[in-house]
Amino acid sequence: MEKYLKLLKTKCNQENYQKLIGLNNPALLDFVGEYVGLCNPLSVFVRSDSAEDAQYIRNKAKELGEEKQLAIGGHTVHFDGPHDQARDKQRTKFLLSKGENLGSDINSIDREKGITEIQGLLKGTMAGKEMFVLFLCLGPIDSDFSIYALQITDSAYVAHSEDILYRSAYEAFKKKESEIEFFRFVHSAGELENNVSKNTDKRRVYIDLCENIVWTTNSQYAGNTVGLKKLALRLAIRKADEKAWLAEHMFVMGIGGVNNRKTYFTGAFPSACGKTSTCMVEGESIVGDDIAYLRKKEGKLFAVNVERGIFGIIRDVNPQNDPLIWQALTTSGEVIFSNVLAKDGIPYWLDDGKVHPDKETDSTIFPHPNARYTIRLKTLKNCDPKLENPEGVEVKGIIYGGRDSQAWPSIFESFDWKHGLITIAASLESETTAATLGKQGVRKFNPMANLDFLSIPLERYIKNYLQFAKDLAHPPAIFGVNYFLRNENGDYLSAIEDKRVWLKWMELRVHKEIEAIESPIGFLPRYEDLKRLFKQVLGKDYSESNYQKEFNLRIDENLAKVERIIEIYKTKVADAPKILFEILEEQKKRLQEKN
Ligand code: SPV
Ligand code: MN
Repeated sequence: MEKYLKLLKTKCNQENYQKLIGLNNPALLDFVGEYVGLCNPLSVFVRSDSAEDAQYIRNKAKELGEEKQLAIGGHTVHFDGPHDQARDKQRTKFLLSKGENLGSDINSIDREKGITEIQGLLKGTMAGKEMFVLFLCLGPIDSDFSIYALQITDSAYVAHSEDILYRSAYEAFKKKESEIEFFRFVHSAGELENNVSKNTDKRRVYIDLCENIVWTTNSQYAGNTVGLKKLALRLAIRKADEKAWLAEHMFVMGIGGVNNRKTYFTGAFPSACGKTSTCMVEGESIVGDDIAYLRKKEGKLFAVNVERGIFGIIRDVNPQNDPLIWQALTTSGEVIFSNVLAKDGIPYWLDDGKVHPDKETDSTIFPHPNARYTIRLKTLKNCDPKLENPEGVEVKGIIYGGRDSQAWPSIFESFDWKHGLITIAASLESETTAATLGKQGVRKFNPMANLDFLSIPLERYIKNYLQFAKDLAHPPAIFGVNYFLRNENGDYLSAIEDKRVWLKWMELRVHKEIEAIESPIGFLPRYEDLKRLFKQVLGKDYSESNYQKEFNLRIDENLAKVERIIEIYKTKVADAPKILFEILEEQKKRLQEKN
């Protein structure tokens, strides 16, 4: 402790030193001191909750060249290196203690070996740079859902992103002193060349579940570096497993019904499959677009948004598809664009509906399909007033959706919780996208859209889910959606705005206000209800022939799917629960009988 205090005093100015000391938390000081010692930054900036400190970080991001000013006030652009623009699943690993087993799908490395490697990579990595120390909270502050977090980074862009995306919690740390439990994230962009991480071959994301620490090196892409995003999700899944709640890759939204009724839903979709555009549809309200914690209270289910901002995919955002996001991205306010094409202060991205300038020779990789924007939810006019509610919102329905060109209809509902959990959530498959490194368009099994982030064996995760609903008075309805169903010519069968109708149909189903048709995979909408809703919501005539194409169940494809899923659970998942096979076999039988 003494040696760190001396060290901290030499690296922090008086004000920053006082901010650290003021926390009255020796263990926290030790941790910061240890990484100051290891990474050897030139100076240390400690972020309190003040507006000046937020401004300091914004200014630094520009001074350091990590962000550049665009034409509109508050808008900046950040570039990651050409090989650093998506989550790196291969180099993201759990540190595994002796005797621990996470299952074959989860990437891991021996704990001691991993720590030695990552500490080696971090040694001296911040020489000449400033270290930023941030205190943040996952979920609303001072709620049963809150998890506190400390982030250390040498990137002002990462610090700035976290400021936009998470609640600042310096005062909460101060209030709780050494009582506070918190996740810890250490990031260094490593050696830079033209402002981007140079040694991406040495990119590492190592996760230690024993100590709740994650280290990232040699990357800038937010999905690898912003600790509170998917890195914290992995730690939270483990915590949720211990305490019987759920940490999910889900949006949270409110859907309007009759007499000003608002019904809250969560929705899990793999990355880049319409998750943000669903919870951002016109006419409804958004609580969050990416990560939710779910807890039970008095037999009811509640959810909070872990974040307070959006790190969203910008591709396809245009005035027709996403008018609300479009507005946020084209008017003054705090926005970080990343990996777009920027010319004369104007950002351009794929399918933005604008005429693009000729690309400059040094930016031929831009705009990237995984280019993003980072904004605060509060600046959106559709932001739900319960975003900061410490109780969360009561959830009545859960939606699962993937990129499935062949099998699932556009929308359907499970028979009950268990059926939905097994045949929709745990059977989710999706074609890969630009959100992760690697080939696109490959069909991948992705249960609950959360497989990339699981820190417990899949079978345990599913068992937890089965258990979870036992003391809920009314388990939420479970729906499957598929925005990517295609006809034999490869054309999509639904239009982008049709999801507004699906949402209204789900809201009515939750309240048992419309009937549905029983099919082998669950309940399907009736034509007359959709016809009415299309007219009401979109002013569109919905033809019976469209209905037939979308909802005449594709028996062969659904049969093939259920067989594929049974095979996966039989061969790749050790110890999958018996009930899972029973439910899948029943579904298979129902489909065979229709064949
Ligand atoms: C996703 O890829 O699912 C995202 C962005 O939401 S990130 O995980 O941060 O890369
Ligand atoms: Mn996501």
